[in-house]
Amino acid sequence: MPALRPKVILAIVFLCFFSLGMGPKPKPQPADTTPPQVSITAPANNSTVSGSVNIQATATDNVGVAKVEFYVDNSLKSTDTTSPYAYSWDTTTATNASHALKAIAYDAKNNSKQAQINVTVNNAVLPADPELAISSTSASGSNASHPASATADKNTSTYWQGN
Ligand SMILES: [Ca+2]
Ligand SMILES: [Ca+2]
Repeated sequence: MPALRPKVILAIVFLCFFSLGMGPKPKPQPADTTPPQVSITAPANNSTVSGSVNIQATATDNVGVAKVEFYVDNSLKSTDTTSPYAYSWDTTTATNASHALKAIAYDAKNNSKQAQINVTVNNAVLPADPELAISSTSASGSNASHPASATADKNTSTYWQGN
């Protein structure tokens, strides 16, 4: 019976080597030649936008997405390395016209794919007439000092307190 002991010890040592990764090694992974998939989920294609717009893209890859680049009219605006992929675009910096939004996704092997949409920027153009600005200021000034509006505010306040 004591003769079995070395065999048991050998078996344990063998198992330990396997669990430490000394066993047969897995075959090396083939090179990643598959580009990511990418699409722009917001804003909608051919939509009209204004103010600050959150451009959102989804990207997937057979191995992993390394980054997504955001372009406005072929000019790189932002690079996002983490999901969710997004860029907050201040459309007031763009002309009131049609613009191309592009997202390019890359994997670690620099395979890339792009998605593109078009949007129309339409921001309100502020009046340049100084007379309009002056009359707007005096109108709000007379409203603030108007006794009737002060009474109305007080009544409203009492009404809500009563409830
Ligand atoms: Ca890939
Ligand atoms: Ca992100």
